[in-house]
Amino acid sequence: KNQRPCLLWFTGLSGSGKSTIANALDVALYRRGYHTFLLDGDNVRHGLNRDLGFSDADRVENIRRIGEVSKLFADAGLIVLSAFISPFTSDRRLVRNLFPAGEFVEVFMDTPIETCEERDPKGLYRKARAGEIRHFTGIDSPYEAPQSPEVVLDTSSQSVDECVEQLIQYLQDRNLI
Ligand code: GGZ
Repeated sequence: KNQRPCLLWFTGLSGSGKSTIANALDVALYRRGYHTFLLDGDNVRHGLNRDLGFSDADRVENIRRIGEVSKLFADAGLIVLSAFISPFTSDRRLVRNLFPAGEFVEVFMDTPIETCEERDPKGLYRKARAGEIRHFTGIDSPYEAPQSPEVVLDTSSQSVDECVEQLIQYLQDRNLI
């Protein structure tokens, strides 16, 4: 199957649906015969970046390394899906600038924080509200929303299938798949 290497960069709050949608898109692309690679907290923060925490400086370094690794996989010809909060505009811009125009696709998970906090799958928002976790994004650490993302999704109003369909359509329209 013809594909153009690119990076789909999912950014958004904890619980906004980044990993869920990236995983569902990964499966959908695989079923259509495309070669992909998925990077998320589960395979990066426990390995390559296990020396990093959640201070601003560590988040900057986290995203820098993930950007470079994403670039390596794209150079190998893959469609890369990376799902990280990536709260700072400047770090996302650095990753964008590693890629030729059109090959970096910023996907903003614009799910309201109220929904993310209600979901609270790992109980982290509750702990952050209770002061048991410090520097939690959206509570006492900033999230800078993208100003001109290529794709905007909101999992409080869109189903997983709708989000995947929107992303597939985007990739087809840009001749990436
Ligand atoms: C934000 C935190 C924190 C703090 C632990 N702030 O919902 P999750 O649990 O599974 O995903 C979150 C993940 C965020 O890691 P990232 O590498 O995506 O963050 S960043 O891009 O900002 O570097 C959350 C968990 O780690 N987690 N402590 N203080 N999220």
